[in-house]
Amino acid sequence: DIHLPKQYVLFDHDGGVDDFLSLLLLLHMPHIELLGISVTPADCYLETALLTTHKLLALAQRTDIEVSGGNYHGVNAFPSDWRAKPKILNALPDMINVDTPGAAHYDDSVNFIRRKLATAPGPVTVLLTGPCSNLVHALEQDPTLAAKVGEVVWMGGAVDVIGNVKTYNHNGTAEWNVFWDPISAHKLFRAGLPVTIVPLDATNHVPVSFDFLQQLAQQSDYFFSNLAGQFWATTIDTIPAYEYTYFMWDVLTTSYLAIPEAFDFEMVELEATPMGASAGNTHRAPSSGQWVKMAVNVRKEDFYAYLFRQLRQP
Ligand code: AGV
Ligand code: CA
Repeated sequence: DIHLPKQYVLFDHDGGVDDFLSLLLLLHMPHIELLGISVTPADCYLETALLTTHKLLALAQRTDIEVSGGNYHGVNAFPSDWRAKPKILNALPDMINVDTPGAAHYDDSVNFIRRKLATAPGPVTVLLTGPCSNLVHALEQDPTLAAKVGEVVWMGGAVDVIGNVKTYNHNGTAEWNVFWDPISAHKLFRAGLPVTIVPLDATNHVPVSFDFLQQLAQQSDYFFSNLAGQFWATTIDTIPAYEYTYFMWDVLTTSYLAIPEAFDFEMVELEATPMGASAGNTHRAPSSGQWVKMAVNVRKEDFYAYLFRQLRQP
């Protein structure tokens, strides 16, 4: 990834544990210039997620990167216990005393994204590891900004596999990031932007396993390996485990920016169901013209090797 061309990135995450692991990776990618971070209050509570974001920027000595918080709340809220869970990150021994003096955030992610796209010195990769609402709303307000988007990279969808939403009045075909705001997802695929998705079809191959964590712990002398190991350990207690395994959803998606050659892709015409019992279902829509680049597989050995390498950086 040393030889990759410089890439401007705008990162919108939604405060889950793997969203923050994604931020750790991103901050250590030499070819990435991170233009800003926006937080969607989806799989998190906003204040907690903003604090974790600022703490990680302080630890990586990157407090120059601007942060913003989103005000839009999707139509299908995440379960409260999932949203509350990542607060534990701020209590970890390596996090609890990290000061964030002067940390501030812009109180509107839509304006923030508009400003960041408008002032970007070149094409921007917009990395989304939560719902796509902020980006879609920004482009709706100012459609000319679409010209500044080089690629949208989104952890979202479940195309040829079942979804991970299990709730009332729903048939289980949707992935959560799409389900939270299915209307915006519907619009995103219609917008004619170059969109790459990393759906459950790809992420199902990479659960967070004990094997992986044991191997990572062997390089705990590296600060960020140790920190990442602690973050991942907080995801292991999901009960019942047979129903909710934690996957490397966002981590895999973020790694695409550095090791695209480790993935297999398929070009598909896709639509997201905007409402109803299958709201958020990302399904094939032949002849819609809504082409999306979809990750279908990853070479696991290359992916894990990349993670170990990346987390050995100072
Ligand atoms: O559907 C995957 C998305 C990813 O962006 N999120 C978690 C990742 O950050 C929602 C989600 C699905 N299952 C979950 C989730 C679980 N068991 N706990 C927390 N979040
Ligand atoms: Ca997420």
